This record gives sequence, structure tokens and C-alpha cells, in this order.
Amino acid sequence: MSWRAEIQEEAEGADCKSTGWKLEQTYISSIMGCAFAKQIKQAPGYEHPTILASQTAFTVSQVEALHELYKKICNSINKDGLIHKEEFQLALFKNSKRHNFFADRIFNLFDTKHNGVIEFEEFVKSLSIFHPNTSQDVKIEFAFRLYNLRNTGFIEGEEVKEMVNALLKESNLYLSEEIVDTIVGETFKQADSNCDGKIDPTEWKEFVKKNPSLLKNMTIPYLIDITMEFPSFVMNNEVDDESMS
Ligand SMILES: [Ca+2]
Ligand SMILES: [Ca+2]
Ligand SMILES: [Ca+2]
Repeated sequence: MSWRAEIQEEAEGADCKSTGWKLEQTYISSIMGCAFAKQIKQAPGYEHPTILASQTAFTVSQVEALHELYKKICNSINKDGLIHKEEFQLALFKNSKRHNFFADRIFNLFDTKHNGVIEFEEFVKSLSIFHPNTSQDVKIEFAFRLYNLRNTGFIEGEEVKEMVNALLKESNLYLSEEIVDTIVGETFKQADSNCDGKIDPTEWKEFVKKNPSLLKNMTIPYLIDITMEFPSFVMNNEVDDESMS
């Protein structure tokens, strides 16, 4: 009798109690398997690299590299597996308390589920917009949302003014209100083709096509070359808040 047949015979001859025990063991190990899978699944908003690669401009190994970067950012202050605003600021400026108008805007746009934190899925999908291979239309649409500060569906004069002022402040430049108004007025003269005092998505698209430099910041060239080395190249995890206080 082969060893296989022997085992089979033994199994068939086993009483109900032992079969029950075996079933229970299978049940327990499958539950444990689920629990373990959950552990591997990590933080909420974690999506498998294969799925994210199919939905974005990144390859599977690039998504894996982004996950390394994500883990560094999300565990830099409160180690909860999610990126909070101060962690985002720390990653961008090497300082968790420094923020600026555009970083705040970008954070809010990355947080597509509007729960105050950036999950891994949001992180990868949002960064993908900045990928060189992502279509101009996707970038134009993102830029529209970036400038549509009050979420009215239109870019309005006040919003353009607020952005120009923020840009000047960031660059430590001073321009009189008169000049700022002129800049805003010129922008509208070009962009607001139906002259209703606001820029709608179609007008925005036309305007950007005539002024492609507006999309310059919508592409991060080195996203195309992400490798496992990439995270350490862009990240600096040192908390240097003391230097600010
Ligand atoms: Ca965190
Ligand atoms: Ca979120
Ligand atoms: Ca208009």
C-alpha cells in the first residue's frame, strides 16, 4: 500500500470527533489568515499596487516605491499610517509648521474623500496627475480645481486676485493693489470669452491652451523615473521644528 493510500485510509477511518476538530482547525486558520491579511493590508485607504498601477500612470514597481515614500511621510509625526497636514508640510518644507497657500490647496485636493488625511490610494492617484505621461486634459482639470478656491464651479476675479497675492507673498514681492487688479483684469480679458465675469471650465481649457506655461507646475518630470531609491532621494525625515520656534 502506498503512503498516499495509507493516509487516505487513516483519514477515512477517523471518527467524527477528529473530523470535527480538523474542520475547526481549518476554520480557525482561515480566520487567522483573514486577520493576517488585514494586518498586511495596513492602513485604511491602502490599495494593492497592481490595482493602483492599472488606474494610474505608474507601473506596479513604481507604486511599490511610492508606498515606501508614503510610509516615510505618514509615519513622520503620528504613526497612524495616514498623512496628516503637518506630515505633508514636513515632507514638502522639512518643517511641519510651515505652510503656504498652495500647499494647503494641494493637500485639500489630494484628500479627495475629504476626511482630513491623505490615504495611500489618494496619494498615488493624485501624484499620477503630475506624471509626464498623464494627459493634458487631466492636468487642465486639476489646475481648474486648484484655482477654483471656493468650489463654485467657476474661477472668479476674487479667486485670481487671492492667488496672485499669495504668489507674491510666497516670492516676497510687493505690488500695489492697482497693479494686482491690472493683472487680474488682463487675465480675465483673455480668459473670460463670454464676458460674464467668471471663467468656466471650457474657457479655462482654451486659456491654458493659449498659455501652456500655466500647466508647467502640473508635471513633475522625475515621477517618470521613480525607483526604490527615489524615496530617500526626495525625503528628509528630520523634524527640525525647533529651528522655527
Ligand atoms: Ca500619520
Ligand atoms: Ca482622505
Ligand atoms: Ca465666462
